[in-house]
Amino acid sequence: MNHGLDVLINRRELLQLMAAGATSGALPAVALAASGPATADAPAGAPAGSDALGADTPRIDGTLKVTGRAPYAIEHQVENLVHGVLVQSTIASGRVARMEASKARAAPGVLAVYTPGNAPRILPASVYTKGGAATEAFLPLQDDRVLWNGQHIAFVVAETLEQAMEAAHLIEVEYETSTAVLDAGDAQAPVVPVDALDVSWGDAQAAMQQADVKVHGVYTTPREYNLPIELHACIAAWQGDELTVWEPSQWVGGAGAVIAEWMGIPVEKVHIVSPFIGGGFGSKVSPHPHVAITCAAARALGRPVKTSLTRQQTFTGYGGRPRTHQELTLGARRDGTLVAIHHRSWNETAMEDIHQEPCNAVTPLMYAVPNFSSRHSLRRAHTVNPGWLRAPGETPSAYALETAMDELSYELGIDPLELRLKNYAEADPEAKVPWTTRQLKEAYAAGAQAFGWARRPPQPRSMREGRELIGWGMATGTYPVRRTPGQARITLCQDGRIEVRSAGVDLGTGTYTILSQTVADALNVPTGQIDVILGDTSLPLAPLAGGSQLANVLVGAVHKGALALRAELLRIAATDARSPLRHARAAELVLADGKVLSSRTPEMAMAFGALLRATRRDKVDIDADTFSEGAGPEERYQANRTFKKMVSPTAGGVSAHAWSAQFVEVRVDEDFGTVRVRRMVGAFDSGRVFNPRLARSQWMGGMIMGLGQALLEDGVFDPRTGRVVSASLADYLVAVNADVPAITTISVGVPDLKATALGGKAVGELGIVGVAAAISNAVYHATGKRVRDLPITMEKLV
Ligand code: MCN
Ligand code: MOS
Repeated sequence: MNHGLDVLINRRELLQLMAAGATSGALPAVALAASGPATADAPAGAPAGSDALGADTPRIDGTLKVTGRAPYAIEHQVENLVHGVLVQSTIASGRVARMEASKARAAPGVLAVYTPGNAPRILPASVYTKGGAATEAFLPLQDDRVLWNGQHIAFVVAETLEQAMEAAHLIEVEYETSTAVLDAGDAQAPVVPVDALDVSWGDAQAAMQQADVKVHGVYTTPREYNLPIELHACIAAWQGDELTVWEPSQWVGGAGAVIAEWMGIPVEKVHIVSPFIGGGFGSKVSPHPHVAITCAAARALGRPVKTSLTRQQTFTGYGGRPRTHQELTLGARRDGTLVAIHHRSWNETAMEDIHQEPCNAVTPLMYAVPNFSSRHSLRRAHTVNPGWLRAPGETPSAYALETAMDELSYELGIDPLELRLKNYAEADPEAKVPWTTRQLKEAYAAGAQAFGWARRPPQPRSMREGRELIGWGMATGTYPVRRTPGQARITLCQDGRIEVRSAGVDLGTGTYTILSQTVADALNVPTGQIDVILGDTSLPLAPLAGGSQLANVLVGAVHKGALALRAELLRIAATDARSPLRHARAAELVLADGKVLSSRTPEMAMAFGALLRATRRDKVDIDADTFSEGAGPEERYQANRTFKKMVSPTAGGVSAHAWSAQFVEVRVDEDFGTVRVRRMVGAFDSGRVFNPRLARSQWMGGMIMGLGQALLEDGVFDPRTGRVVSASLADYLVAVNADVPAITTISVGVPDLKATALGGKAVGELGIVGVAAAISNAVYHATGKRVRDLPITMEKLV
């Protein structure tokens, strides 16, 4: 056995070495200077070879995932289960005039056909902007109105999935159509100003008049979709007046609150189970309308109901990132100093629901500029309400700003990186407070060096290889450090195992792994001795795995708990009358390799479990949290169920953000206009990194999503009907392995103890921000063509 494992590891190492060699061999001649670490640097402090916090270790849930023992929500086995299938509208605006469901009701195995005429009642839930936890106010089948093409209008429940699908096809619908606003850019689209998002200082208009040089651009991004591998699908089961929902969720507490409101029952009666999730990227922050009708039908029928949206239905069953439109003007002096930024933007939202994609999330933050004005508004269209998608706001914002900065660099004849350094913000320009840490200069330097930026010829179209034009581009990214308090419980059991419990989830990010590393670190035990239990409302409360906050919140709570457990173990060893170590002096006792021992008599080392048995204890439980001293039940409830307790990045007179610099090489086929990204280098300041392998995987994942956003992703709708045309993975293109080049990630962060308990900053959302601009800038450098409408497809280049 052992022998086999050795061989495996050696083979893998060998393959990695070969892969590394092959990559550098394939690097283009123009890029010889490109080098740098292939993986993120391990931060100082991680003991070599250990699996403690900071160590580069694989995911502890990895084996479960690859052996099929990490089931999705709807793979859960439930007795007596029936199946729900949704029917969606085929018009964008109007009402359901008549629905002929008698054939469907008579079809074999059918238990119920719910229409706007007979659907069980669903009560409104408070949406998050007002402090609740839902992302949309729409309630399915509660009236006959149709507000977008692809809206849920009927729900069929049958004994088998096939019977439900068959019956769903037998439903005939007649509509009364009314005029739809399909294009949010149209003059008749209702406009919703969002005054709270206005940012201004100085006098941007006046200063712009005086500027030596101005660049002005209109930048647009299309609808983009989250497309997690695991579809949005749930099982709802009632036991009397209590409800259990197996629902893939980024936030079980929030999901429980929404579902309780929908069903009109106390929140304590709802149990959400979500231990493993097949990705969400923002779309699983809140349960969507199909969950409401599933829970309501399960109650009406007295049977557990399972519902899965089809892939096609996910395009209109909930929303992705909305279309955005930005007009941005930069004014500068000849020497490159910015004098004014003027920014107007809007995003598409639904007719009766609000989603904000604040396109000015990054604009006021990045550069030292004395005059600034930005205003963001929403424009309504007949569409499903858009939603969150990785770095909502920051992604389009950085795309426009960082493209405009590139345009300015050419206008001035200054290197794009130099221009950014020239306008470097030493403090938060909007809040006018110091950064907690800003290792952005370090990111520029490390990224530029690894990429070989110094060797970039300034002129567009100055590098080519055969038919391919080569371009180099760069851009900056940032993501705020958000914080909502959370809790964890640590239990030492008699058999020596340590259990960590929290309601927080692991989206595929690595929460399980970093929490076990946190305990391993504080207690000096191998991670193999630790079990982490996550994603269930019966566990200690936690905020959403969203806004890139969960890792820092939970690591903080678990670390506190582990230190308390350590103190408790030492106390028991030194003071319990039955402890074999009671004669040792407390100061001499240490924890090593899962044992308590006295440095003077190491031969008397006692395993943690043995100490509990000797002192007749079943277990030791420790509760810990990141709440401030004396936080009451109301505060804890709000943190668990609403957004009210999320601490702003500028709380406490400092400004906490993560930063990045992205460098990209593209090859553009001059005849066909096809763009291939050939290499990407991302340098990141995420503060202290808890696990370099997982952080690299997160940053890379973000960079790959950014590549898709820049070149492929395009949510197209039919301008005549509002039908989403690209509603499949064949029509809505995302980056796949063949699109993904060599990616280098570099960590330049330092522990930021003003930002979070253990000094980490945001990781999960940071990787995507700035990537689309870097690619777009590289395409300009290659071709001399500026494309300001994503994605950059071939027809825009030829
Ligand atoms: N990490 C670290 N050091 C830190 C902080 C984080 O090593 N200082 C690593 C950890 O492995 C941690 C991960 O990065 O588990 C993400 O941490 P964090 O940035 O706190 O993000 P959250 O845990 O809050 O996860 C949510 C975040 C968001 S908001 C989106 S959107 C997104 C993302 O994570 N969706 C994802 N990454 C995703 N990754 C996967 N596989 N699937 C998704 O749906
Ligand atoms: Mo991330 S879009 O905040 O879930």
